[in-house]
Amino acid sequence: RRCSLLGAAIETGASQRGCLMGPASLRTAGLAQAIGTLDWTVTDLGDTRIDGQTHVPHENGAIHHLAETAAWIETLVPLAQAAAQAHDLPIFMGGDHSISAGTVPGMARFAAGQGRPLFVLWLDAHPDLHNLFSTESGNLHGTPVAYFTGQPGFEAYPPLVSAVDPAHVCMMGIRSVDIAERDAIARLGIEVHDMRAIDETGVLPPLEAFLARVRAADGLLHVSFDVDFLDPAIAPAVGTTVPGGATFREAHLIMETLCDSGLVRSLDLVELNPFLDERGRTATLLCDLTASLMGRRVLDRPTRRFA
Ligand code: DIR
Ligand code: MN
Ligand code: MN
Ligand code: MN
Repeated sequence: RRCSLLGAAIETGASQRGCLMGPASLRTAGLAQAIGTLDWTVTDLGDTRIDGQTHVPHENGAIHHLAETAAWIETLVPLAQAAAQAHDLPIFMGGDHSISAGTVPGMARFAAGQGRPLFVLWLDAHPDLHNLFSTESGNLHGTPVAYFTGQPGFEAYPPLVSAVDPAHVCMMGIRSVDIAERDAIARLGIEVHDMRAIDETGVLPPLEAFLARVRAADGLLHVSFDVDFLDPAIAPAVGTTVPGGATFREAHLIMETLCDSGLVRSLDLVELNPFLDERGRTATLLCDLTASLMGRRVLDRPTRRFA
């Protein structure tokens, strides 16, 4: 099968600089090589870029880099859609999480073209459910989920090409939620498994229930992986660390189970800030987790059966 890598070196959605180097760090850690040893042909599409932008003000004075974010969305939507057309599993290398305001609508449009719904598995410490009026930090990486589910308050972003039904979003790892985001979760009825829920049940029951829903709807699955989903003790290279994240084995088990499901159609790897890394260990971990998603196995074992 064919996989592609597309770099989106965005750091303007975050508060700290450094995500710009995310794609370079993933390449240096050997992402293409790790996937290439599995049953995949890998095409590296290089890094995309945007032109310099002039400042666009917003009523919410906290917001910064609005013009850049809008330009990235404009750029990434057609690229994501084209990557999905050309490859079985495009991997979008961020860049901060604002890339998902482009990659997810691009994938949703692709799915709509196939007459199928897009589902999104959001692995993150944060729900990223702010609109342009509710964000207090003004960091636009906190907005993609509200945007791609078609919420109001995004007049300053490009018109949404294709919305994801909030009922088709599943979040895991959540442990830092702002008040406006908590309201949005309740209002939209988004399925959220916070870290307490994962402590109580483990990762498999909620994941398998979600995968069963994707399969029943004949959906395509997009996985959006924010580095801060992981516990900072194993993944220090992210600007917004939150204690109490997913462990090494919880993360690998999710990726292995996603692989077994055969449902994953695209992947974001986001928020890696190599400037904060320790000798590349976070980048290496992301490569290993991606390899688990794409079929790396310790032992041969029968493929898990799904109901
Ligand atoms: C926070 C942090 N909710 C904000 N969000 C982050 O700035 O809106 N998302 N870090 O990944
Ligand atoms: Mn995020
Ligand atoms: Mn996060
Ligand atoms: Mn916030």
